[in-house]
Amino acid sequence: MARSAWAVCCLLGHLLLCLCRGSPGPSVPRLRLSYQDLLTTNRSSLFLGPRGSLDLRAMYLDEYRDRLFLGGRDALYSLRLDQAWPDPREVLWPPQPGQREECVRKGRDPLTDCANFVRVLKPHNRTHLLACGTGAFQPVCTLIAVGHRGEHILRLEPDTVQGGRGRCPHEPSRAFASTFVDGELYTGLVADFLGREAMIFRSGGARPALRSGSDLLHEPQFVAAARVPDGSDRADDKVYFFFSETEPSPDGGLGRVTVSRVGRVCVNDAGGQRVLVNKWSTFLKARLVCSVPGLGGAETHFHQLEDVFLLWPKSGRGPEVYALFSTVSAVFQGSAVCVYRMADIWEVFNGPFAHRDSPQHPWGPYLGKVPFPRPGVCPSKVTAQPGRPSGSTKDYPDDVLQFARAHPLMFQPVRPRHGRPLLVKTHLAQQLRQVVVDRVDAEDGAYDVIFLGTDSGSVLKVIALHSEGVAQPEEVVLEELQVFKVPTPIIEMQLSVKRQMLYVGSPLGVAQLRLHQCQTYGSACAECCLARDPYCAWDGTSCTRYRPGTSTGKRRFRRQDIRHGNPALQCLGQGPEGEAAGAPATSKVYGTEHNSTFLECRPKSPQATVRWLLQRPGAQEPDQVKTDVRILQTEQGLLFRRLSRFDAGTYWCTTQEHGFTQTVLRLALEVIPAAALHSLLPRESKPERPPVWGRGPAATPSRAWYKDILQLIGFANLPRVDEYCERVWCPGGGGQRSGGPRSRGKAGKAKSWAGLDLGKKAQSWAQVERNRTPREVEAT
Ligand SMILES: *[C@@H]1O[C@H](CO)[C@@H](O)[C@H](O)[C@H]1NC(C)=O
Ligand SMILES: *[C@@H]1O[C@H](CO)[C@@H](O)[C@H](O)[C@H]1NC(C)=O
Ligand SMILES: CC(=O)N[C@H]1CO[C@H](CO)[C@@H](O)[C@@H]1O
Repeated sequence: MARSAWAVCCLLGHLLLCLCRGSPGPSVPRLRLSYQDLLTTNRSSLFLGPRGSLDLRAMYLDEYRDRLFLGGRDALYSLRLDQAWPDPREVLWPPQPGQREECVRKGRDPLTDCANFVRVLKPHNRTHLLACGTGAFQPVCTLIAVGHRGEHILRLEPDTVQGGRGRCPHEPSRAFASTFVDGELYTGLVADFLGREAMIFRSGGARPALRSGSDLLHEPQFVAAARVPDGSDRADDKVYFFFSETEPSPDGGLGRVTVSRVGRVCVNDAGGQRVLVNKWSTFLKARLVCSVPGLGGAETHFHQLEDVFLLWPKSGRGPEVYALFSTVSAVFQGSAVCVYRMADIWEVFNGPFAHRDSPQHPWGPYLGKVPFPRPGVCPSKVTAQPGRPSGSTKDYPDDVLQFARAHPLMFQPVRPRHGRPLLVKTHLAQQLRQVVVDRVDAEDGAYDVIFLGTDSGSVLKVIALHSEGVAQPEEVVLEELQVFKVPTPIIEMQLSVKRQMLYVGSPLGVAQLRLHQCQTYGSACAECCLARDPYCAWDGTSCTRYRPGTSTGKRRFRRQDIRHGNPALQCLGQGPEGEAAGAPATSKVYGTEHNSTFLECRPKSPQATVRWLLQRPGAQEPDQVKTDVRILQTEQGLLFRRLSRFDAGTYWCTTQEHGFTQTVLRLALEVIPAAALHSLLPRESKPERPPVWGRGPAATPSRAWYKDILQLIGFANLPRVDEYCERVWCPGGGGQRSGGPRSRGKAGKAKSWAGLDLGKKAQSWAQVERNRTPREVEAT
């Protein structure tokens, strides 16, 4: 659709618009795969449930059991991952009797609110999961029997149903985060019916539940929670929360601004004895900054945290924190990914506390004496009172707890690695919602492949390359994958390195998506190399999954160049190269003199630059096509607004990418002279309406007539003519020339050629020349 609309815009003469869409920027994906492409190549498979939509809210990838658990509206699902067929199991879990009605009575929407949306799915023990749902605005939890490894059971345990307040939000869509640690659930959420009581809550274990005081969090939106050990001493383990909250506008105005935070509590926090009873005594938070440095110290900030992914290294301490941000500013829309090192986060929590004498004063570092044990430090042997070897926060002196309550915020913000975002995306049609990162070993080291889920049902696969002396890394969008057929926000993404799969959840359902499919890039070394995909390498015969340290025989031929994507260097002598082998056969196309004609050529990679060459009859070498107002080079191909007989010749559509040139298409254009055609037109038998070749009752001026003309003017090659007729004129059907005023008049038949709308014509050409990309299925 877009294609024809665009072509028409050219015809209408909106030259500026057409010409402005010049060479694509770096953030244009190298490869775009449609929903249909992904399905037909088995790159993805979908589960939408028995009713066509799950209303999915929760997803738990269980690598130990090889299962994927899903929480939807009034239902739970289990899919097997170890077999080709997922063999889905469903358990219905509607709200308790009467609760739906009560929810409606309290003024909530019966359709969007008053159901049991399952939002928590966590492991409980070796045979059971914990599931919690909104329960029509009365959160509820239960255990689900899922069986041992190898079994495929899914059964609700009705005896275990209990209230879910503090573990699951009331609302189906409000942001919250939870993590399961040593039999207890840590949840950051807004825990009441009216959506005002924000807290971090721990429950489910033998210890009394613990929560945060009411003044620690301000309209928080939690996006992630995870246990991170702070060293080898288990007593130091902490649960980190990532969230956005609001604070009073720094310019002293009445408004509030959004800031992003990392907060943490000790796993062994037990609350205070006299102060902070059953409340966190170790909670601290710090600001997460993600900003682009500008001129003169001005910074563009991304305030709103959207998602966080912890990338755990194979060795070493602490994960790397990949955080996806968006802006909330009205003037500037965009997303950014910033990466934080755990060491930098620790340093901020070990630094000065933020302090101000009153809410009217500005924040400064706390310069007085900090009590011992330092607030925020977990109880351990080091902090223990004499005679009490293990230590507990209940033994902390009151002044420590009072200080902790008054100083939950650190003075220094956490800055990202390299002091700036790894990726910045502005002017993007979609908003980014989810981030997942896979560290991939390639020939020249490890690369972090970033998967970004958008709000329109697609996933971007991106790498960011740092080069010496350049502050902003180079961004390479390897693929754009339209996972869901219709626009729908991606709300969950989970990575299975073991299976090399990404599980992508949207309210509609879930997709299992292969991280890579190297043969999609093409069958030549150059194409594999240009792809710059760390998962893929040329192995001497095809583009395949790169595996470090595989059989030495193949390794000799292995070619990969992620940094530069330079096939000229990499693919020398690697079999088929450029012209020699890649050169496509020449197809014949026809145009009439003085009329418009369109030669379509769309390269597989939108990042490639297209150059058209023309080899005139008798010429040895092709020459660059000179474009002007008459001959336009568009994104879709070459448009002749008025064909001249001197335009005849063989047109080469060549693409250039990273200095590598390839001929993707060769079209021999024959120009039918206007005079020849005119003199042959049977003037008397002007049809009332333009002819519709080979279709229905209006098709009186037959194909035979048309063939006669072509033969008379010298195209004796009958089979080809037949083919041409079949493909170019006959398929479009009656609609294509429905007899507007333009197609009437003296030279009726000839006019109708010219009157053919360009969009249709472009499609016809697409049918003539089909040897290239898996084409996007277009809704026409
Ligand atoms: C996709 O998978 C199906 C079933 O597993 C198989 O029959 C089909 O050949 C596969 N298609 C491709 C293109 O690999
Ligand atoms: C898991 O917990 C449930 C409920 O407490 C219990 O019935 C079951 O026996 C437990 N399973 C194991 C393997 O401990
Ligand atoms: C040969 C032919 O069909 N020529 C026609 C092309 O279109 C122009 C106007 O668009 C006509 O004037 C020609 O007769």
